[in-house]
Amino acid sequence: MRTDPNIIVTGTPGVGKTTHAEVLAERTGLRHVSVNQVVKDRECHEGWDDEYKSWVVDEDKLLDALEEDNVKAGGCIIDWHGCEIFPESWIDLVVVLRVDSSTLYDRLSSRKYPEVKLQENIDSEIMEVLLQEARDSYDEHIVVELTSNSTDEMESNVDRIEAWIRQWKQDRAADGGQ
Ligand code: DAT
Repeated sequence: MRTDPNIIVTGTPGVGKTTHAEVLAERTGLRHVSVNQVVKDRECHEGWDDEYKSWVVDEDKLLDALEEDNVKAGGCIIDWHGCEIFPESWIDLVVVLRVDSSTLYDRLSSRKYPEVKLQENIDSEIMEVLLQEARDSYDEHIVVELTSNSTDEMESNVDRIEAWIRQWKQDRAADGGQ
């Protein structure tokens, strides 16, 4: 039984997952699990895709690495542009961050994304691909969509998630850890 929740922060690259996860980890003491970092450090990939300038993720290896890190025991803020690979039983809340496409365009251009990757990510944001993936993979009650266009929105998102964590822990304590 978890005494701290596991939260996925997901969304298209550039929406603000890492920024949110870092601030949340600092404020709550939960562990920021950057899946991109795990893929790189633990070599959970099948090589480098030069067109997309990214690793081709080996999902089985990735799950093994997360299992070894005991992520399912709780207390993790999992930061990744995908959520369907995690077992439902590991996850207590799925936060899907959203941005306007013009904001996303500016953020991804400043990262010097290859044109093909930039356009695919903008399309994916407009088509709500990650939101749909979250809704298809988890109970609707644990999926929350939040906008991340400005620092004010980020502040209010972090406050809201922090309050959710407090409530989750109170409920668990009241249930006697059930
Ligand atoms: P992700 O981890 O989803 O790829 P990020 O956290 O690295 O995104 O953020 C991408 C850039 O956008 C980075 O320069 C910080 C900025 N940013 C993220 N969220 C923001 C927000 N809510 N308001 C203003 N800038 C934000």
